[in-house]
Amino acid sequence: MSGELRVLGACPLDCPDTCSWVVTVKDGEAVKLRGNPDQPYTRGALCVKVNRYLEHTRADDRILYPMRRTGPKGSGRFERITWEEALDEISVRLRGIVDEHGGEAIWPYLGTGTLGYLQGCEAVAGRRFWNMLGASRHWLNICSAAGSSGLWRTNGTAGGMDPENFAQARLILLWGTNTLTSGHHLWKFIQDAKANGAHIVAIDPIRTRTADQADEWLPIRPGTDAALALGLLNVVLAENAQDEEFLAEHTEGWAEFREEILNHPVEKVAEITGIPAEAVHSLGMRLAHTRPTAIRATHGLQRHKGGGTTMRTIAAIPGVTGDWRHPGGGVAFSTSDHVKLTVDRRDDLLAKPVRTLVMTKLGSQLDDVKCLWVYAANPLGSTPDANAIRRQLAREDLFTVVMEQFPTDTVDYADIVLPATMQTEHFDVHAGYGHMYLLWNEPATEPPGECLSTTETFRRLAAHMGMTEPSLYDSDLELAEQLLSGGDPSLEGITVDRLRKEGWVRMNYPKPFMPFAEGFPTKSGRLRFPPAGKAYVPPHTADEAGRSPYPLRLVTPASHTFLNTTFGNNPELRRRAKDPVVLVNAADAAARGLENGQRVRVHNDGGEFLADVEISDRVSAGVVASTKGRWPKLSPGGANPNAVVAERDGDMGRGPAFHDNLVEISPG
Ligand SMILES: Nc1nc2c(c(=O)[nH]1)N[C@H]1C(S)=C(S)[C@@H](COP(=O)(O)OP(=O)(O)OC[C@H]3O[C@@H](n4cnc5c(=O)[nH]c(N)nc54)[C@H](O)[C@@H]3O)O[C@H]1N2
Ligand SMILES: Nc1nc2c(c(=O)[nH]1)N[C@H]1C(S)=C(S)[C@@H](COP(=O)(O)OP(=O)(O)OC[C@H]3O[C@@H](n4cnc5c(=O)[nH]c(N)nc54)[C@H](O)[C@@H]3O)O[C@H]1N2
Ligand code: SF4
Ligand SMILES: [Mo]
Repeated sequence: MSGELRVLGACPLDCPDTCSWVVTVKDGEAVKLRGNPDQPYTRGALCVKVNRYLEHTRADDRILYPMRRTGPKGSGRFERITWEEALDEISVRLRGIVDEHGGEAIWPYLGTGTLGYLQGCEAVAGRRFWNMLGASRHWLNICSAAGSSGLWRTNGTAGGMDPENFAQARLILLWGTNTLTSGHHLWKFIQDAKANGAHIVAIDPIRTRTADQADEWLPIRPGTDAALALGLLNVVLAENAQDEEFLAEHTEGWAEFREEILNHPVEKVAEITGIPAEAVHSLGMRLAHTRPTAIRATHGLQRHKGGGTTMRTIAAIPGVTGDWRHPGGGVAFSTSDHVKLTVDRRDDLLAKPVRTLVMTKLGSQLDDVKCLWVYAANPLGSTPDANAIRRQLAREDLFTVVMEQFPTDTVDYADIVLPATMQTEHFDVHAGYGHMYLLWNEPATEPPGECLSTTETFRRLAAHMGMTEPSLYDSDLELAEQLLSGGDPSLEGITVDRLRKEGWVRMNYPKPFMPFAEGFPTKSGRLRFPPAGKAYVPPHTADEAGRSPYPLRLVTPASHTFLNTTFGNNPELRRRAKDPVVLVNAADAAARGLENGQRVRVHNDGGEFLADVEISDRVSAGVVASTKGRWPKLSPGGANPNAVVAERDGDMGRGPAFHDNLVEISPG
């Protein structure tokens, strides 16, 4: 025996693929991490980011001890304190705030740093504790709220295709999604489809690395996708290729929606979307005559003013073509709604109803908040209107606690910092939002320094504050048992023991999984087409955005090397990311006298960030692009694109409009 141990775990990051991983442990130390070769979705591969996860757990800048601020807010100067001192100070401050201002003056700001059902946002870690204090609710709307709402309206659920079914598709639309960057494991299934002759189309304002690999790229004007959907369906109707039987049996509102489609002829749609009419027509012809068609529509296209409507209308496409009856047909946004774990947040512990604060509104909703408790989030890097947030976090009367692994920009404003464990150091339960499996994460090593998991931190804090409610002290394994206890058929036979032993288990859904074979989970059991006048909402105009002089549309999607701001401090990934660039079309560059490689200011009324111009035909005139994920303090000028992203709600779910910004570019 080599004395080596193989420990099964799961990638915790906010990525649809939720990989199964294997940690090799030797003498108590994690020495190797690789994708689980036995897991059908992971297929042995992690990604360029998470291949560095072990190195990241041992990084020099890892936070290992509780700390108290010694310098001014924002300075990042701290002294080490004991857990006892930290819990004392926190207890006194929290009690004082509740007594003087009421529990709602506390904002538990939980982000997507881990999607774990124990340690992270899926089951809202800490919620039972916050309910005891009557803290404000936190609405995690930052990522998928708009798209989910849109899908709910059409299908009665945000859950759609099993991405594995893409292998059977004959036409694949990669719509507002950058597969090779933001969840590359789907690519293998797309390749399988391609080997069987499928045609792959990327619909994206940027010619991404995914678009490079597709058979065709349609450069769409940002925020106009619903119009394209209507134009494609216009061709389907012209071809008389609608599935009349499916329409009659499984949909409602068809007469009205049909009118809407007929009002969107190809020429009009070409004008709205900026896509040549021939390209709209030819894709419409393919859609009309190719069954099954699989549509991968993810987050990019719903980060717009009309983002919810966009998803609602795209979801109508398989209602017309009848693709839901074919394995390999339909729309895949997320599989989350297929996950039926039981989450017992104990909201009955609340003494009275409380208000809800909105994650993306941190800059404007913090005025009467006295304690901001940030965990698994980095708002100064990831949330809109970064300058407004920075002004708020500097307030002396705001008590800020940050539970973190690394000294982010947000940590720099904390009064107390609590050291958090990483995935190889704690228990967790996961479900992918891009596949149909549940995963177990077994800790592989002891935590370094004095790091504690989220669950353990709240248990200790509750004890320190003298709380007697027993459910606050449920152990991680008890919480895991509760998750699996609901009796849903999809979980039959899946126990904690089995998950621990096998590491991953497919939920009990048939394969191929046909989610709407028996109808839709709407009230009527039918797919609901968008009502008249509600199928397309155009992007923000300059005036609405309050930023009228700004002519360029900035989109800020996922970076290949960072995962949101996670890894933004990893030296090797930063080296690979190089300096920030902004993609600018030659026409826009010429109009401003900008040269390739020139450092520029990308700015509007909200602020500015600095980047180097990359003159490129990857974007059309009028569109500019940069990526999310850099730490502001490690970026030139101390800002990332969220300095110019305005805090504006989209049309549904209060989804933010990260890709719907108007800016100007000027020499730096
Ligand atoms: N490497 C890496 N992977 C990630 C992440 C990361 O930061 N880095 N983030 C993770 C998270 S939290 C999420 S939510 C997902 C996000 O990943 P995706 O779902 O892929 O979403 P985005 O990266 O926001 O945008 C995807 C594409 O949509 C395009 N797009 C923007 N606006 C429009 C539009 O109006 N119409 C169309 N058709 N396309 C548009 C963008 O140009 C971009 O290429 O990825 C996850 N995976
Ligand atoms: N411009 C622009 N901005 C965007 C987007 C965009 O497309 N464009 N996308 C948005 C999207 S989709 C998302 S999901 C948000 C993400 O925004 P956030 O939810 O704020 O996620 P991160 O910025 O990755 O910050 C997560 C932090 O959690 C920490 N962390 C990780 N695991 C743990 C843990 O177990 N315990 C604790 N205590 N901390 C942990 C990490 O170290 C990291 O600093 O960003 C949004 N921001
Ligand atoms: S970030 Fe995504 S692709 Fe990378 S290891 Fe995690 S789940 Fe897999
Ligand atoms: Mo996200």
